Amino acid sequence: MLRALIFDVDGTLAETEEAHRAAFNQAFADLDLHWRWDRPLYRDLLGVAGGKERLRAFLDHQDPGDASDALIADLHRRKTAHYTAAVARGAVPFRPGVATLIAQALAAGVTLAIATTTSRVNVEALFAGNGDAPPLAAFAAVMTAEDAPAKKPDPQVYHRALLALGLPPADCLAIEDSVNGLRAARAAGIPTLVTESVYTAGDNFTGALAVRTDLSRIGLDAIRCLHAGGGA
Ligand code: XBP
Ligand code: MG
Repeated sequence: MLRALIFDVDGTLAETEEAHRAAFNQAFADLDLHWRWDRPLYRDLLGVAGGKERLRAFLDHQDPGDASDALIADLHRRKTAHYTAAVARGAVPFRPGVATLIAQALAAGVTLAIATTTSRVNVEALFAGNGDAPPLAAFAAVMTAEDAPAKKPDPQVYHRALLALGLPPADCLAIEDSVNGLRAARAAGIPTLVTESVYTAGDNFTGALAVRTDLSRIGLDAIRCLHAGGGA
């Protein structure tokens, strides 16, 4: 029986990665660094979950051995400041169907949780910028990069969410947008619905219960049916 929905954040609750990409580029400009992440490069870099890990992967490729932890920490701090300022102003709306599904789950007594590799302040800013949607306080568990340092596809953040919920994976359903996220949720034993995002459309989502463009045409009843083994 479906007792909890566990949402990914970036690309799932909202199409945030363009705002992340812009914030990374603003951080590079802050330090007069010549780097600029365009969309094709960022799509490749998104194969690495976690902003700091993504910076490390990029810098190790650019200037092997030259990327200091201090530089990465400074860039990520600046990037997070740019990102939170943008999304807290409402720059990034929730994706179609997300607020409706959250409200349906709350009304039906289905527990809500978040399992993301992004930073907690980014989640708080996203909800602050979407004041017309149910609040972050409606989520029984919010697991972020600070709770789970091992980033997706490592299942750590989903294990932390299951522990916080006190539920077995089979009673939950994860909603993800990326292959890393799908792999993390499946490694934790959680049935997973994928809603493709702008940066993940067309990827190989083998192992997903179902793949949808977004949540606008799949409400809680259809998700319950999917979870129970029926189609939807
Ligand atoms: C997506 C990520 C995050 C963001 C950047 O997280 O991998 O790293 O791209 O945010 P998810 P940070 O899809 O699991 O929500 O810079 O805070 O990591
Ligand atoms: Mg995601």
